[in-house]
Amino acid sequence: MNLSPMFRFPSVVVRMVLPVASLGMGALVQAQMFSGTSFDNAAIPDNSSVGLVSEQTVSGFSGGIGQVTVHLSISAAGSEPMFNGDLYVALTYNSQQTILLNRPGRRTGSTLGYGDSGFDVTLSDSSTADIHNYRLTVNGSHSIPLSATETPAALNGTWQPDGRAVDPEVVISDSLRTTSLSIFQGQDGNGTWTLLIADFAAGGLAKLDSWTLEITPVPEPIEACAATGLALLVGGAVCRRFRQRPN
Ligand SMILES: [Ca+2]
Repeated sequence: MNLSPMFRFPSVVVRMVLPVASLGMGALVQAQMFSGTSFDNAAIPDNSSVGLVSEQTVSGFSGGIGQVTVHLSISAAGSEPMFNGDLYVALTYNSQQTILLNRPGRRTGSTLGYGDSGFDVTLSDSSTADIHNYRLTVNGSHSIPLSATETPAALNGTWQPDGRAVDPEVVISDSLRTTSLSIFQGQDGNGTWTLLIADFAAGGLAKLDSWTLEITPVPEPIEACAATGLALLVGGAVCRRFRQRPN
């Protein structure tokens, strides 16, 4: 069986890379991700900019922040539905703040916003759908509620944070979106994370049920090395198959 020189080189590289790839796999196993949930079940003051404050403390996180995701659950307090367009939610860490909700549905011609009742959503920069205009995504129209019945429904799914860092009394869908969860990238991650939830219009009482903070670390360089090593391993295996073919 003759071996072509162009297929000899990868097998040598594979022998060199294998120990490095093994080290990289160890680093992958050790990567830390923080996930913590605060179960508040606390009423959000109605028609008050003071709002409700909920905190989570992160400790023992290493590697620096790569990505932050927030799961948020808010529902009606009592038997009457809440009013989604009343709500403003901001997440603050290390003196930096991003806006998760800013009175969804509030726009030119409608200062009330959407009248659906509740949120059980995940907020992530990886989503392409702006939560401020969620009815456009779900139903194709600002005026069509989530529920087809007279009982308002809650919003579910994964959404892009609102990002409009403007006064909730004047925000509209056309307001500039200037913040996102990426503002926390590269920071330490440990310490206090603060969620502020405020209700800016009278009626439709709401409560914070829970919120979950997920922090994924920045991939370490050795992980990238492992990925490269694994790719070369696969490449080497392919090359060996070529080498074994009889002429
Ligand atoms: Ca209200």
